[in-house]
Amino acid sequence: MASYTAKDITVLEGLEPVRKRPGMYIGGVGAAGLHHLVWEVLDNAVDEAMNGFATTINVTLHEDGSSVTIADDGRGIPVDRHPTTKQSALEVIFTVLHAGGKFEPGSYKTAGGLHGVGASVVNALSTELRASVRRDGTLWEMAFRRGKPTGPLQKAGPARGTGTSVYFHPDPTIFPKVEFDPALIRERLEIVSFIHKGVKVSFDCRPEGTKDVFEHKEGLSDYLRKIVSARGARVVHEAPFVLEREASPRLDIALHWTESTDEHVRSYVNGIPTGSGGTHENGLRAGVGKAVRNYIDTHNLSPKGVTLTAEDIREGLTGVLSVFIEEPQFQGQTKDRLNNQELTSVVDGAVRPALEHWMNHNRSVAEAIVARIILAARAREASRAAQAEVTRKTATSGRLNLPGKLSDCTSANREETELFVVEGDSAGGSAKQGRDRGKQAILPLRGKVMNTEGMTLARVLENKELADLVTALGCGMGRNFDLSKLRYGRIVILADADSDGHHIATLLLTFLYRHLPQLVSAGRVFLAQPPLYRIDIGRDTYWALDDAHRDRLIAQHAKSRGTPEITRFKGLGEMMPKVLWETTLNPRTRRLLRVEIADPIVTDRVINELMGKDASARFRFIMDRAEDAEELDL
Ligand code: 0RA
Repeated sequence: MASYTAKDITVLEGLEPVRKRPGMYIGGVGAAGLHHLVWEVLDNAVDEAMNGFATTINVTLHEDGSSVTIADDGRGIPVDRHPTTKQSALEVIFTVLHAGGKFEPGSYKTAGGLHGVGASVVNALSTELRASVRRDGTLWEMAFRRGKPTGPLQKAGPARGTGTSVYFHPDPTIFPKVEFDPALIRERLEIVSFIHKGVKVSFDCRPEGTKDVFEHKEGLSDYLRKIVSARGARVVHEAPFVLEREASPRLDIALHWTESTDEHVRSYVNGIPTGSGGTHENGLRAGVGKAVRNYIDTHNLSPKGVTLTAEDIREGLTGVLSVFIEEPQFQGQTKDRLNNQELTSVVDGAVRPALEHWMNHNRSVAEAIVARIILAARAREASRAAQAEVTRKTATSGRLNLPGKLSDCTSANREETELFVVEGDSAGGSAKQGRDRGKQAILPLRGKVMNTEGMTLARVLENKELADLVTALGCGMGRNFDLSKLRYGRIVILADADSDGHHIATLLLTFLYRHLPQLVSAGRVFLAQPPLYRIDIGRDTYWALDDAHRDRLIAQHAKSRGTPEITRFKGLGEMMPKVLWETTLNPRTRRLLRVEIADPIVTDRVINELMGKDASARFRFIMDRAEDAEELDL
């Protein structure tokens, strides 16, 4: 389309109906209807920007709080005269209902699909409206009162550049309260700047004395970053998935998987928020689901013993979706759900191949996402199994029955407390005597913990030791898991430094990782590091965690001060309570390893493969993980 002038404008009807029944055109005369006027004028400016003619939009809320100016640096509303009516195009746009040729073939595409009723409605409902246009070196002006011109379109002087500026004051005989909400306008303007990347949108709010400039080079991915950080969610991958389709319909998508347990998608149609979703959002969900499933199938990443649901795939998914279509149909109570059926397959068809391609070209990112999804599925499965168990338990006893062998601490301030899960009764005895009773609780486990890999929660809980542990933790499991009910700030696994102890630590970690993964990801699980050797050199005593550590200590200290005397501990039970305190329990002198899932997909696979094989292999894995873990300096 080379040019759009007065002859293209279709004349329909006058403005009387608008003043008679304003609700029909703007939805109502309350706050929403009032602000609708701003969105309407804003949409016209956004259209100019969207079509590449304007780069800047300036909105001013005047001192009175009830009048607004919206200016853009676009082509300027045409001022030439219509061949038959002899009116200027500008006059027609502001005085004739449905003028502007918005949805007609070959006409310019509108951003304001929901509104789309045009500037004339705003004019009809304003006591004063002034339009200024800079075009062809001239500044043109025309003023209106309640939709009617108060004078002709006039040359007001010379002008540089091009653009349109519209000032209006809503009619207080129509709107009971003419007072704009700066926060509402500001939010809308910022969203415009995200949806139309590169467009500079400023807001001069005179009543508040504030000035904002919104400009986003990265568009929706900038928006997504803001949403993700506002929600305080940890991200599963660094860069978001971004899809930008210029072709009709225009489509923009940015997605990010996070550690959050819910899904959060914001969608827009022609720049208007669709809070209740609709066909475009459905298409997004379908496309994401198919892309991820295809990726998992192609790369043989299907987990054993658990089926992935659509909800698992989208757990933690945060995203923004924006589409531009010619004739949007909205439905629902608040008219904020898109109903154009064709949009589902359009969005699905665009997202699926693009997301799959992105995953295949970002393998480590894709694996992290898949691991996140598998974890979601396992947590869901665990909760289902736990449901029955917990229901049964609470039915028999209303209050928490702490296990008899738990030596609890006295502090009620969870964040300063620790639960030491200790292998064996004799070790438990030393720990019980050596601990800080105020803040440290001890739960001794008798014998070996069973291997829970691949077990349902119900079976796991048949094991007394593990059931006691869950009871002591207090946070429940599976669907009933509630981190806020956790009774201790830290859960510390305390096992012998020998291979038997390693085996037990591995089994406990497997249990926690598989059945209480939230504790691990919340960073609440730790490994204590009891020494294996005591080394006396002269008057000094050193503690070594393993053979290598022992040799290093000897090399460092023995030369100068004589022969070292080395004692190997057979087990924690052998250690004097005081020694255990000093080396392993005392926060000032001990070192704990925080267990982190550095690479969940590897962890998932390795646990699967190693459980059932020999204990030393298992322990190597755990220690490898532990080295990835952050060491705490306490
Ligand atoms: C119709 C045709 C042309 C521009 C506009 C309308 C226009 C409308 C508004 C409303 C606010 N700002 C605006 N900027 C432009 C194109 C005229 C041409 O071909 O030059």
